[in-house]
Amino acid sequence: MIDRREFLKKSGLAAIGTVAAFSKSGSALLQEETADLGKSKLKEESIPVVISTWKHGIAANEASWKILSNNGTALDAVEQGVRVPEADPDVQSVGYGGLPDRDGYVTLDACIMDEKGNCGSVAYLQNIMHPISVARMVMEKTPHIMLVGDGALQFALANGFKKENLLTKKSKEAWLKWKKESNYSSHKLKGHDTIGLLAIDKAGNLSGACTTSGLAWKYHGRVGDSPLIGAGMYVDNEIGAAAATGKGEAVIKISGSFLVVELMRNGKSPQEACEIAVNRIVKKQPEYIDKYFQVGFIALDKQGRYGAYSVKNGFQFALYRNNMNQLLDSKFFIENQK
Ligand code: SD4
Repeated sequence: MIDRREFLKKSGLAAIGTVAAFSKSGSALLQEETADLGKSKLKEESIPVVISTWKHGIAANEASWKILSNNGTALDAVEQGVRVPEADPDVQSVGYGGLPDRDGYVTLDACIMDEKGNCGSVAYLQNIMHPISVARMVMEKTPHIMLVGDGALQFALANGFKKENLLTKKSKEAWLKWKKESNYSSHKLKGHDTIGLLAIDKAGNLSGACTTSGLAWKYHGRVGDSPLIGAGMYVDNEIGAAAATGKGEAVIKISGSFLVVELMRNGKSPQEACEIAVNRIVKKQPEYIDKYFQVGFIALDKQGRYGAYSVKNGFQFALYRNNMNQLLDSKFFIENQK
């Protein structure tokens, strides 16, 4: 594994080497990049909009768009959207087929939030294919926001969800291979393809959803940012919405999605807000910056303007608006070494 010094050298930051210098380079980038993406004034027909993380966002957006284009609500759209990768065994970072923790268990985290500020969440949930729908049920049928583990499972089963084996042959084989090669204590964090999906409907209301099997080979019982309202996802219908992907520990430390929304409240464009949040992580958590590290944010504001930004290159997001669904490369803070 490449250590941080090596990473800095290879990425051209060796001479800088300090946290302060990271932030300086960040603000230079910030100035450059805020000129275009997310700043342009959008026309009325830009609403509805769906934005989601990674390549599997394309199929998720399709499902969301069907609902939005039929005058459906953003809440229904975000739930139905993320159910697509949850059920897809080839998406090894969400729901069915997700890579397990280091003990071989697939444990799921998810949250959902609507335009009224209602929210629901499940964490460390096992054997349920659609944690996002359980999260929505927690929001709508209980006086609570979050259920975890066995309690979340009992709640799901009592409400008509079926218990299923989510560990596919492919994911089990990957886990067995990892177990053979990996030293249990030097556990490289892998898999940062959570789906976060944000939508604004024709009525101008925002909602968001986030769902994941979390980092592969994580400690059994570990919960990331994705089910935490304000970390993995946040919606404020007056302002905008945001979602995060990547190393959850880094996102939790800055209350990432809440931060992005608050930056928009303070006048930043969605693009600027994502960039500032990424800069905050790079500046405050340099100990995390290694070859495997990634965090990305997406944001959508009340006008349908969007933003996306990541720590490293390689982050993609799917954007559906003006009847077009596109996979786009996010701008990023720093190029990973080859
Ligand atoms: C987590 N944020 O559990 C998630 C990991 C992930 O895209 O896959 N993010 O930390």
